[in-house]
Amino acid sequence: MSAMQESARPARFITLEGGEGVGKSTQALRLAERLRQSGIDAIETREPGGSPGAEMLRDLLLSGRTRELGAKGEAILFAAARIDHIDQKIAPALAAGTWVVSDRFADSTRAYQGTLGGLDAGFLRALERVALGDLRPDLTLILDLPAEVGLARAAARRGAGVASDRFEAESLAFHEALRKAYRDIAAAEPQRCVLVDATRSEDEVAQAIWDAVSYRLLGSTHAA
Ligand code: T5A
Repeated sequence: MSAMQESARPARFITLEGGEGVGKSTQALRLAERLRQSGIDAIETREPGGSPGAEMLRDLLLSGRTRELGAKGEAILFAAARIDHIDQKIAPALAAGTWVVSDRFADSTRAYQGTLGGLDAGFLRALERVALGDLRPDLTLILDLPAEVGLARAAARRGAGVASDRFEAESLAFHEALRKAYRDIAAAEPQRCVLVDATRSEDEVAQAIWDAVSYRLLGSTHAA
């Protein structure tokens, strides 16, 4: 398919989700690059963050200083960051025909503050309505990995002597519950979500992601 034909295709919004160290950042960069190599305008971004206002809130949220607000207050802060990210970056890019690949999005609030923070579903739905408006990911790739493997990868990347952030520092039981929360999201919304086995090599995971994107969003024309 030519680049000109690609430009007629509506821009798509893809999110990568999963627990700590499962490979989301690595694969978000690789997917955006592969889309560009296929002639599709694409950017990668991340949450919390992705715009100047949201990056300011990221520093605050990951420092642990907002912990005393509780899950509800933190969910509202993550949503505030998401509103800025959507308004400043995601929505303008999609409107200009550029695909957006985001390392984390609203499912992170569902899993971390919702399931693990004990927030009720009605509150989360209301918050999503306010933060997202009509925007929903066209495809969500949930990277699935045993919690201890993801934490070991995250620790190895951080290097010796560097402190883990406040979520990474939670117990193994927390991270196992997180994995289950993501698997439940994938099972509940199979039309939007694809569960990806992230125990494989970076190249194999990248290929599995590309196959899913090709099948779900591009027809089979780009599968290779
Ligand atoms: N949060 C976020 C909420 O609580 N609510 C919300 O609404 C949102 C949006 C964000 C934190 O905020 C929380 C969740 C998080 O705790 P972060 O710094 O963005 O924190 O951290 P994470 O999103 O958890 O990302 P990480 O950087 O920890 O992990 P990634 O991005 O999943 O993994 P990545 O790609 O950095 O890879 C980790 C290491 O593994 C290697 C990489 O080279 C790297 O060294 N690796 C592999 N090794 C072997 N095989 C593979 N297949 C590999 N893939 C990558």
